Amino acid sequence: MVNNQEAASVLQKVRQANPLVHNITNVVVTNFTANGLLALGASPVMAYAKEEVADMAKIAGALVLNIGTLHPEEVEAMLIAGKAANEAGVPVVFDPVGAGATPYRTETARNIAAAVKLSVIRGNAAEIANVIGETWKIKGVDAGEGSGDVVALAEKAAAQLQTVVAITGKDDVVTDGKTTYVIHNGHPLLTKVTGTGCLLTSVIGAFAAVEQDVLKAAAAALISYGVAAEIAAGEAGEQGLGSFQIAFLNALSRIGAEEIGRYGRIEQKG
Ligand code: ATP
Ligand code: TZP
Ligand code: MG
Ligand code: MG
Repeated sequence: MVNNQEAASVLQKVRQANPLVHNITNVVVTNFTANGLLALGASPVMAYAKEEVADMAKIAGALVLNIGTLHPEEVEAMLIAGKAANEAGVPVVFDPVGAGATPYRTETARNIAAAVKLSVIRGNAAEIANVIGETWKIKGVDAGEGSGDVVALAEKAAAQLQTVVAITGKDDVVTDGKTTYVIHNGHPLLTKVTGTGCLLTSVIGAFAAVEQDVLKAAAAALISYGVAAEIAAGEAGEQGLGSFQIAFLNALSRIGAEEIGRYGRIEQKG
């Protein structure tokens, strides 16, 4: 059972190790992702050229693949980087942004999940459903309508993709297909700042870089991230979205065992 104390100790390991996180991500969120990882205590690098991605992935603590603004050359680079990371034993974390919105996105997400051994896949319910061939409505890169049993969906995806699956939303579900946690942290203001899902995927990468138990790493990342958002909303939520975004980066840089112990809400299912 992952608890708040264990989550805080993984966060502490991130700060001590300052892991290099290699991101191949989208143009919308690049700067926010780099700053968020720095705030947390990780070391971000963005590298995209197919000539260098294998070398960068091999020396990283984790590789994060994100198809938010995908194009064929970048997808080629993701596959090269993913295979190099697999060979070097570097964990790969995947964000299938917008899977289900267009056939190209869906097909690419499925191809990456098939060709690369993933440690974690993180998305909203619609994205994860579409990667595994379930129907779930999606509007652009947002979750869209649709209701269903998110725990069952996550467990099915974990079994099918043979990886840890994190489905985020109001509550976050994370599972390796055998053990499942629901995390009741976060704040609705996160949905009003673009890139908070993408940054979260990269934060999971930072946690997976320092903790071999991938399920524990992902759960710890989700708790830490959600608690930081709650603190930021309390401090700056009323001032507006710009202030919230800055307060969130501040909170990521400050949170520790005390805040996680007080506000973390993780529940084991089943
Ligand atoms: P979407 O495109 O559907 O917004 P996303 O990729 O941006 O997906 P989210 O599911 O929004 O990712 O998750 C990002 C963070 O926001 C997570 O920490 C999640 O817990 C949090 N979050 C999302 N919706 C809510 C909500 N309604 N209340 C509280 N926290 C939320
Ligand atoms: N369009 C393509 S990628 C992207 C947008 C708006 C960012 C999505 O970020 P997130 O983290 O899923 O909100
Ligand atoms: Mg969101
Ligand atoms: Mg997203």
